[in-house]
Amino acid sequence: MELPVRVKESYEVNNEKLGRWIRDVAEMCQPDAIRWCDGSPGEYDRLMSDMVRRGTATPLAKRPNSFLFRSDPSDVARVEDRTFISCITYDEVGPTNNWINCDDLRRTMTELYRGCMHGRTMYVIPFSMGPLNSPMAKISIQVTDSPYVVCSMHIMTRVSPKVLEALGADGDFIKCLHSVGAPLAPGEEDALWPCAPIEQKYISHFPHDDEIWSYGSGYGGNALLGKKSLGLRIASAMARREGWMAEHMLILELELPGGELHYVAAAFPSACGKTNLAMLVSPLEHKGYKVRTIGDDIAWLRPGPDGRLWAVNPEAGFFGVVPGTGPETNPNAMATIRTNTIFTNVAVTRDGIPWWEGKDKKPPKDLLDWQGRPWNGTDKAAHPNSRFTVQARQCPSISPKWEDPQGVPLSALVFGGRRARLAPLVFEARDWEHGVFVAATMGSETTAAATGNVGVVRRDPMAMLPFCGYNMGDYFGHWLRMGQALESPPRIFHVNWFRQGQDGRFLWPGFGQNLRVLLWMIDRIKGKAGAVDTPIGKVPRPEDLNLEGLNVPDSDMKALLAVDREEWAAEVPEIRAFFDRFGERLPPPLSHSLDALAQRLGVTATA
Ligand code: SAT
Ligand code: MN
Repeated sequence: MELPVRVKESYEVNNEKLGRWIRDVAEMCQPDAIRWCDGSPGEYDRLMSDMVRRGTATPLAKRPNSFLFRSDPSDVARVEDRTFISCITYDEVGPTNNWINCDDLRRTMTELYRGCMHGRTMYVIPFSMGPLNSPMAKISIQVTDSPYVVCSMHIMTRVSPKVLEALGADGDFIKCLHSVGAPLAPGEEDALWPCAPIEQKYISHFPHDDEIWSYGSGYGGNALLGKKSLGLRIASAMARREGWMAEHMLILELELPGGELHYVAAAFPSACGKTNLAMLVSPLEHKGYKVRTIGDDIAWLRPGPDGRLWAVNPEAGFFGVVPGTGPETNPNAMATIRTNTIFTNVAVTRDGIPWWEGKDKKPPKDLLDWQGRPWNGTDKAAHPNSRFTVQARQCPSISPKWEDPQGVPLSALVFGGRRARLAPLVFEARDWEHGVFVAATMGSETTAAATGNVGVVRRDPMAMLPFCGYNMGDYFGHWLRMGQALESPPRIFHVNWFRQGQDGRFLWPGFGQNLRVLLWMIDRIKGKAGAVDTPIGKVPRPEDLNLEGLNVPDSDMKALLAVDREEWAAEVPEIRAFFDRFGERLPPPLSHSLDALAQRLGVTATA
């Protein structure tokens, strides 16, 4: 079939593999035009003005260069049911992923992709995950027919012609193909937020080919393919082959009085406060304790020559949950999003001031909800998974080290979930192997970051349940092996900021006060803080924590640190049943750790 002239011109790229891939994609998707992106501010401005003209973007008042987008109400979060890891055999992807044989999936999706960009421009985005000068950097090309995705990729990744230079004539790259899946007939008017119906949505990963095929959604992790798809799913599979780790973790820098620096990486499921913790404002700043941000969502970890574990944030921006972000909960985020920010699915006043639950106490009058309707005062005005997209460098707490090509050495790894009951405020694992067990068995209540029920406890190992690009049993094995490769591994802790009292009240103030828990960890590492040995690990007594100036009643502190043997005993058969799903892929040390926990609790470990 004859292609438009502009499509042909773009074949002339230096890298033959890239040229061939772009030609194949163009022939399949049949865009009206192809545009190579350079990541420049001019390109961003042109695309944004165009979207404003067409009514898909709304400029916001009092926030320079900031825009509101409203997605289709059916396209507001990651679609885990429609997310696939596609290999030849089921065993490669395991029981926690959706599997379709890769040939079958390619056939199905090729049918969908055929002609899917009619009436649209196909953008080719060369980007790097990680600073280009980092040994951890991964070069990638995303093709998309969504200008919203192009602008978001500008913010979230490093888009630049330098990426093509680095690729050279025969370099390899990760292929990210994306379409909103809404071809236009000649003369047909475009939707404000084009997307495909749910049964046509596919977020597919081919780890053997370092390739991602996403179809039908324009939202967040479904469409900004550098993030969960590349940064976690494809990267985790690469990391296993290459001896490193791709994890769903924030990275923060903690400065102690006198200037000593410690780095901590922490894994929490989506919408459980990673951004807030990464941007924590120290309540003990006057005493010389400071916190700075390295990253808020993804950490690429590798053993350094010094035997420690080093971490790089591969992203360049934040795609943060907006509701709950306010001057008290996260002043650094509030300052970050004052300018140059894309807001998606927040509410807005008639004069263009964005609003969301938690921004300030009282909603303004005359509010339009996230779908642009006059707000009825009862439903949420902003969607619970509404997001800001903003460059990391705008964050006042960003660390000077955040783009260090070598990354930062970690003192501690923290795992946590959202659990109203059971898990104490903090405990320390006995050693790496026990830490892997603690992380592999963590549970958390689901949130609005993915479609489906909210508030149901599910096992979310390492907060990677939706993001692991291969069989999770093998992933546990990789974690155990990585520990053996480290001479000075970080210490492993588990936290729960969300424990509630009998009356349903949160017992811990959270936010900035979480610093006190981090300080206990650092003191443990330095051999300076006490703890009691419990069946689940080492738990501080209230007197082991620095609670100076904090008003938490003694009875709440006691409840926060309590380990209820009966409640924990009830977890044992649930963990066993979860482990059983992995069959022979479950590494024996995890099974032994469960037996040991059961024994310490005085129960049997069989389901
Ligand atoms: O939509 S994203 O996957 O990028 C956000 C999240 O779930 O953490
Ligand atoms: Mn996340």
